Amino acid sequence: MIEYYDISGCYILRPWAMSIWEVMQTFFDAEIKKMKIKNCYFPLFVSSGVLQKEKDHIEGFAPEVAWVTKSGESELEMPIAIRPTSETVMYPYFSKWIRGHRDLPLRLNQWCNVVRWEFSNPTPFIRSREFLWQEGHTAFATKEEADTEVLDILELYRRIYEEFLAVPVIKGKKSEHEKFAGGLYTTTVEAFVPNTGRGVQGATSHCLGQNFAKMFEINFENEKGEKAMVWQNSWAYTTRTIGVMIMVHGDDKGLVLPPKVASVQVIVIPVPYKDADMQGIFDACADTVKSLNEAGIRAEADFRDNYSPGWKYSNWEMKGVPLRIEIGPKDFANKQVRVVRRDNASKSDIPMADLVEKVKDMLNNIQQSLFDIATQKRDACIQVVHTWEEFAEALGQKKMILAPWCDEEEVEKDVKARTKGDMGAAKSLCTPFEQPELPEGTLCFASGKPAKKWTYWGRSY
Ligand code: 87F
Repeated sequence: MIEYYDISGCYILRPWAMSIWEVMQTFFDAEIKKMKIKNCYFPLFVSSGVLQKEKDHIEGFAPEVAWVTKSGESELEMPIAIRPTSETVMYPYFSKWIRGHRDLPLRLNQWCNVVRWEFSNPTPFIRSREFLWQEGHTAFATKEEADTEVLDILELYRRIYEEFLAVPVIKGKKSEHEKFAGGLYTTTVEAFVPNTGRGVQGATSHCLGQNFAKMFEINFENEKGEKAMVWQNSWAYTTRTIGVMIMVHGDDKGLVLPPKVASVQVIVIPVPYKDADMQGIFDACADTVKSLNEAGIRAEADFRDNYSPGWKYSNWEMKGVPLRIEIGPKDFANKQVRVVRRDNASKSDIPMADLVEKVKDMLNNIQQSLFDIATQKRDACIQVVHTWEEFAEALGQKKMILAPWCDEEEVEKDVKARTKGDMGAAKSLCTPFEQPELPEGTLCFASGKPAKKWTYWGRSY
């Protein structure tokens, strides 16, 4: 998937990883185009004046901004920042391009890289100093339109995780403390990694309200001829999605790829034996690949003659290919193939005549089963608590905790302070849109004040 690089926090995405990104990109790009969102590309560099225009927004993030200060041996007159995100890059042009209500909505997206000079421990895909993402930036005449889009995009993020990566996520709203400070509210899809007991923010869709419109003077003349300010959103998902998928499905043998994102869905391996009709077996392998490819299944044969079948089996298992087909003399004689699933190691023999249909069924079945098992494991980690004692115990057991909360920022800060340690502090993950019933008189697990909502808590990436 990746190769390490000589700059800390930077990784090479090899084709095996990039192809997964491309599958998600193809899906998402087509979906946003249906929503009349258009792609564009803004420069990588930001002048310091523009970057610092929205002070509140940049304040907490400033240490992470990387700067170019030299060209060759000469100092630049003014240092130039590398985009950590593109609000301040794009919005001056929103201001220029939006004049009247007919210019709205303005809905742009760009696929690009961003740089954030992180100092906490870098982790491939999960926390890298440069990463790939799409960033959507949109402007509307009304808050209602902006609100609708926030949720439409969040639904696409859910589908990327659940339908493509087979990773269950919880849709919800970030607390005031965890939201994007420059915006009005932040919605999120939250995943959970049972092995490490950590939540992970999967992707965010923000309603920015009118904060940026004020700063950047993004005004328009409405139908009544009055001057009005636009309502804005921004939303992104990153290559972190791949890291979440790896952690959720991987096992002791290596990667387990969901069929929908695997660049090779079926690997076909010839199994030679002394005195066997090797040409016949090789031809059967090539025919198998051809039939599968013609049916739209991504299949390849491994004809390398410098590796044994056993070595190839482990190698493709490590790479996570969902299905392995073995063809040996007996299979060849019986006009059948042996199929082995990566997710549960189950083996079956299928007649060549039923190949395409059976393989399609199995790939669908694997996709569903990965999602179902990941959901069961995630659900088994969810613990409902009512008191601080229950909360502390569940946190020690690496749970994803659902607790009634008073929704006060000071209380969240207090929870962070009280749970500080080597493992990192607990924080709120999200307030799920799907709220269990909250009976009158339920108290906050942390403050003992009346609870306002159920919220997920835990350690996180
Ligand atoms: C790091 C350095 C400078 C996050 C940063 O989530 C600025 C920032 O603004 C920064 N790290 N953020 C928040 C990004 C918000 C928003 N941007 C557009 C998104 C979605 C896409």
